[in-house]
Amino acid sequence: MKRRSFLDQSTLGITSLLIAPPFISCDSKKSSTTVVNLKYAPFVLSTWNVQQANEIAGKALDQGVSALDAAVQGVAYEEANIQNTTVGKGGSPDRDGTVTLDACVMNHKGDCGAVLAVENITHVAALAKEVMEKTPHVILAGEGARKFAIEQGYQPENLLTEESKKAWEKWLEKGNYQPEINVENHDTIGMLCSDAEGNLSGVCTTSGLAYKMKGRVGDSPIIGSGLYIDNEIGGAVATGLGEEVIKTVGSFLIVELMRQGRTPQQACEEAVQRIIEKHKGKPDFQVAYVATNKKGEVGAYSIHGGFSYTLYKNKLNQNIKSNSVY
Ligand code: SD4
Repeated sequence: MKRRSFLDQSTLGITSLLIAPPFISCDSKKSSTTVVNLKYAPFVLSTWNVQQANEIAGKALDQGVSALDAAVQGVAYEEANIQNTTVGKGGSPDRDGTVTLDACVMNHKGDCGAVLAVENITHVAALAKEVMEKTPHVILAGEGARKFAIEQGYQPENLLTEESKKAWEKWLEKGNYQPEINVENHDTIGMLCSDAEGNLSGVCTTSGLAYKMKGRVGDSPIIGSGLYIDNEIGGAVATGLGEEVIKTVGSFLIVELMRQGRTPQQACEEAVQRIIEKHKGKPDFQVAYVATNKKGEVGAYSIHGGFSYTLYKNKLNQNIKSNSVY
């Protein structure tokens, strides 16, 4: 392949650098060198300040791990982190005091898997990947997902920590049975990874809204709402009040807007604007998106301030404040 034609075929722009090994022309028949695979600079884009998770995923990508495996490895750190009350073990329970987790994954081929309202299993992103790879289905919910996890060798665990239990008991004293919806309470991890082959995949994992009704599922494990990937175009993930994301199929909308020519930033802003338009006045809930396209450009936008995203690129891992409507 000639260098010019490679550059023409490459959908990556200047923000995504070619990394070693360098290009070697396959036209030079006399040369003893062999043609090497061209590689791309990997990157990781996540919702919120999840620098350790991002770093784990980024370093895995730098070592040649595929985008989806890197994302699952990255979010596993926060799923196991009991200080994080919005993802995995230690997540806030539902209003009955049970922790139920949601997650989905989507890869560069457009394959996807999801688990909904799973009890007693910490690593639900990995489980969603197993649903994708080992079953003829896309979604497993509740007890079926838990049973499948145990069949796959996952150890059931108590996900309710003493701290989360105490916070739930305090919430119970209020006696009004409203889920907690506020701008600080949305820490779902959506993670988009682009690997050394230039392939894009993503993961979304959460314990959902604190003190939700039993059985309530938000946007996070719903393909198209909490996460969407089209390897020709880009990917998007959501965090915030899932009901509002679902009503506008937010992540799919962003990818489709990018398909029509919007930058990731423009697409995120338009998706947030769609939600704002449906509400008279200033919404009292938060929704935030991050997105990337195949050029490696990044966008982020939220209804309220306080949202940030984490970007690992060229071995630099940064938490960056997002712009917002209010
Ligand atoms: C949900 N989108 O279940 C999630 C909430 C969230 O941190 O982002 N929580 O609606």
